[in-house]
Amino acid sequence: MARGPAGAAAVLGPLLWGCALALQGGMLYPRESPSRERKELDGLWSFRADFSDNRRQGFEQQWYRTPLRESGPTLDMPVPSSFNDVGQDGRLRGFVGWVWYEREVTLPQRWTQDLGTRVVLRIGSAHYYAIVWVNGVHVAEHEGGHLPFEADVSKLVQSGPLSSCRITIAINNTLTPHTLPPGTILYQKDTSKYPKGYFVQNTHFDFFNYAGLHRPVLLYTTPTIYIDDITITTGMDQNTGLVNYKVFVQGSEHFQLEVRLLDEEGKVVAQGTGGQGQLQVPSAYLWWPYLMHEHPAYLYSLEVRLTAQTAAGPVSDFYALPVGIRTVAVTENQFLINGKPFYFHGVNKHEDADIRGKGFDWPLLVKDFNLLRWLGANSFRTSHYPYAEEVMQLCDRYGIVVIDESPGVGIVLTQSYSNVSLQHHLEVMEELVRRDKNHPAVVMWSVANEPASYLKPAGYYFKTLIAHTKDLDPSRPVTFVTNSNYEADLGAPYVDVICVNSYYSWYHDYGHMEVIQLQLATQFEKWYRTYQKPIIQSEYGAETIAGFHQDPPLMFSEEYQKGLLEQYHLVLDQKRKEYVVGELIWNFADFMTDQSPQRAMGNKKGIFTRQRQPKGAAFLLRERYWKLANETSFDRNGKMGIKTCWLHHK
Ligand code: BDP
Repeated sequence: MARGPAGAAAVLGPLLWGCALALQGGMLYPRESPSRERKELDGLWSFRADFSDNRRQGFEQQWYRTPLRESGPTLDMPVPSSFNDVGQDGRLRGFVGWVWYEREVTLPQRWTQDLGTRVVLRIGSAHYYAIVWVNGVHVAEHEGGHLPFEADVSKLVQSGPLSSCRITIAINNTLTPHTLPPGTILYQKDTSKYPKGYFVQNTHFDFFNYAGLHRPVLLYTTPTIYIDDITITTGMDQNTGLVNYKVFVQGSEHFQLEVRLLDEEGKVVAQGTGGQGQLQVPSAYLWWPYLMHEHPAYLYSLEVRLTAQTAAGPVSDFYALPVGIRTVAVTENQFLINGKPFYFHGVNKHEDADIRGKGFDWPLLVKDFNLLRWLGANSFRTSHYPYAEEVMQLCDRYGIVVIDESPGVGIVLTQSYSNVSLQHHLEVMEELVRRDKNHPAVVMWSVANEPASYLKPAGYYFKTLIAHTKDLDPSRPVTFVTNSNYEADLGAPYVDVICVNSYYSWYHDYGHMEVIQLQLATQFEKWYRTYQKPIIQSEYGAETIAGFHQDPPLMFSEEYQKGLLEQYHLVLDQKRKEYVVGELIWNFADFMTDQSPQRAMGNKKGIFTRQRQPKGAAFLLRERYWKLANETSFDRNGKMGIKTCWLHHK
């Protein structure tokens, strides 16, 4: 929840300013290659929040026309980072409305003078609605805070003698019933209680609505005829790995494409030509999850080379994509990876940390992956929105399996099931699948978390959304995460896997751990009997303040968290022999939420603190996860059990 004085039009303004563009082109991660350069724009940007009553002063005074410092005072703002927690001004922490970022960039001469070079501005994410200008000219608008967008700025940077350009980005964090996640602005009109124009942002999700430029911003180049997108799907035929590829080219209809697949030693194992085809890899190494196999996460490299003749001479473009060969399938009671039963023993995460909020940070990322591997976690869900691309890349590299979730969290109002909302949700799924489709680590899409799936329109909404997601990507199962009653859930008939969240002896029967086993067993049996689909316990946990101890256990103590988990595990151990295919603890680490009487400086259900230090439950889970891994892992000869020599692999 955030506070501030402003009028209705001001807060809701962004969505009237322009509408989101229909999905066009690819969104390949910008990688350097002999034909592509990158210029990272991380660091300090100029920043100003528009505190004017209607929040529209920036547009009225056209702050994008001249350097930001000329229209008023500016702050130094780090990118990537949320803007909320870096300052000492309390008004900024809970600010709702438009903030303005600006950065002047000097470009290499070749970028501005060689008309055969295409210069692209790429924004990893801007939460929530963003408008972008380069040298005062509007170049892009994007709705949605967790996915990348780009603008071709070649014409602008190549049109004059300037070797620098000024990038201005206005970002609005307002959430409405039609945004994802949705929210509402509540205007308090009783002037005996609230100042004139007073409003708060309400949301129906349990994390702080951090905002700003959360992920890397960069400029990169390609030739003007370029590889725009690549789609890979993989399969197996006996021992032969199959890599189906499609390459999309922009800028010309006349070009040649060569495709080569290299193994980890750099040896070419298959090659092809043309925009689409199938590569066959005899005795292929499969991409296996972490701890499931002695050589997990095997990655080939797909090298795509484009050549074309133009009036100005030959053009070539080169892009290398990591590729893991693996299959995913779901039966009535199993989740199969490469034909073998896979059991998710992992976590739910958040992008969240002190000071930077949801800002991308390499040290934090590496620490989190080290903790995941220490824990013996083989998977996580990107609760409750898509994570940074760099996170997904590390999952591919380490073999951490991902349930990739859209920002469809807190869909509880009837208005959020309208056609406008559905349309936006469909577009978000298109953007998510476009960005993450080639990651072997991604084994399932989750279209939402805990929607009010018992409301009447939910049936049509989820039927449409799930069918569309399957059209976009027939190679992966689709789910959404429910906390509804099994009988009332109108979306469940359409999912491939039932993901269910429950908080026995926490939000119900508080303090009574003795009821967990019975209630959990009943939950599983009812869901399974009704749908005959594999089930994942996609959340369970207990609020725990690190350092609080009480024995016999009381709520909020480390002993209670451990005791509660142990009760769940007893039932999971029975049901995983039948149809339960995974358990994901809520949550990996403590995280920030809105202020409320239920939250003591955020949600404390982490097994690690927000600073990534273990609570007692982390050791308990570690023992369990390594034991589970030991039961499901095998070596090249099919021998079961983890051997210590594997653990030094990466
Ligand atoms: C679940 C939500 C999650 C919350 C969690 C909790 O999916 O976002 O943080 O409850 O209350 O229902 O801790």
